[in-house]
Amino acid sequence: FDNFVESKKRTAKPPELGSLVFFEAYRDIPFVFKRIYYIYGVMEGITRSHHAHKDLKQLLVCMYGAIEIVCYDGENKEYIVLNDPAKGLYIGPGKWHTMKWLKDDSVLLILASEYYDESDYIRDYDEFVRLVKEGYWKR
Ligand code: T46
Repeated sequence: FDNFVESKKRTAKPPELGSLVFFEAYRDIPFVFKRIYYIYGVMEGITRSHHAHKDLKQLLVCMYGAIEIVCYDGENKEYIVLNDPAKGLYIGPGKWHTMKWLKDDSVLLILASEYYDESDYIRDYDEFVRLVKEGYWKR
């Protein structure tokens, strides 16, 4: 999946000291983030989201556990399991996405290119399909 973003990872010596991971704007991810948020306390089997964004760019990182992301651009549907805190998933504008918790208490961290703006959301699936047909994201 070409929207996987491999972080820079520094594993300590000795390895018991763990790893340090970082993502850098324009080097690893194609935007500068203005907002960070995270989702936690979700039970296994629960699915969130069901929407697309008009302009927002985001990087999703599963800090703990396992979460399945489904991304649909109107033509192709991709299923991605995030279960490694050293890997991010880039989701750009025009992707209908859902997130399913595969494990209780998995934590999803998101870096977003813009401040929260409800008018950037497309929460109605029929509207998303209509915008894809109109070529909204091809302009
Ligand atoms: C996304 C996926 C991955 C705010 O007030 N500020 C914020 O920064 C965010 C992200 C949300 N909210 C409010 C909006 C809702 O009243 O928090 C409530 C829950 O948000 P929502 O139902 O949109 O949560 P998800 O899991 O469906 O979607 C979230 C992000 O909103 C969305 O941009 O791409 O995570």
